[in-house]
Amino acid sequence: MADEIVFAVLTISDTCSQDAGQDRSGPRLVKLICDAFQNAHIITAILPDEREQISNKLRELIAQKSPSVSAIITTGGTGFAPRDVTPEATKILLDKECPQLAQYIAQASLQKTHFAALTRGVCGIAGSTLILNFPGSEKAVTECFEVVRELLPHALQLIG
Ligand code: MTE
Ligand code: CU1
Repeated sequence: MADEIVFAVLTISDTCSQDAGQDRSGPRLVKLICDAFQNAHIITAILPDEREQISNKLRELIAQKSPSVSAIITTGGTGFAPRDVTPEATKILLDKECPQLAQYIAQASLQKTHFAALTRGVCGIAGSTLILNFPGSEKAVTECFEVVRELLPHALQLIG
């Protein structure tokens, strides 16, 4: 369908990659996106906290054509733990960083919990795909999506 918007939701977690039933934030994001965009088509995947695998999956999604992927939202792997590498795996693929968007999410999140200071998630554009790193809890993705929801249509329209 011509007016379909393709999203990808990537759950990044060692635990969930071994048992998809443990994934709460991925399905929550899918629901939030569906509620916000009636014309959304959503690709989902679960990956372990492995830098190479995450970058490879992102690269594959960014390269996808007809239909191309408008936005990728990752959940998990943004914290301070040794295996948290989602921002590093994302950064190498970005053509442009969107620090104000990351800052806006951080600012709103800090109103909810001071622990929001412990995410290192980045936002940026790779090709014509917007990539957002969200933290790995159902609560966090709900709060972060709420922040970007009203910005997404215009952001995606600008990216083209
Ligand atoms: N941001 C929001 N909006 N709400 C939250 O509950 N949790 C924080 C933070 N960001 C949180 C949040 C916590 S407790 C951690 S450890 C970091 O995200 C990193 O999470 P991650 O390692 O699962 O990505
Ligand atoms: Cu935490």
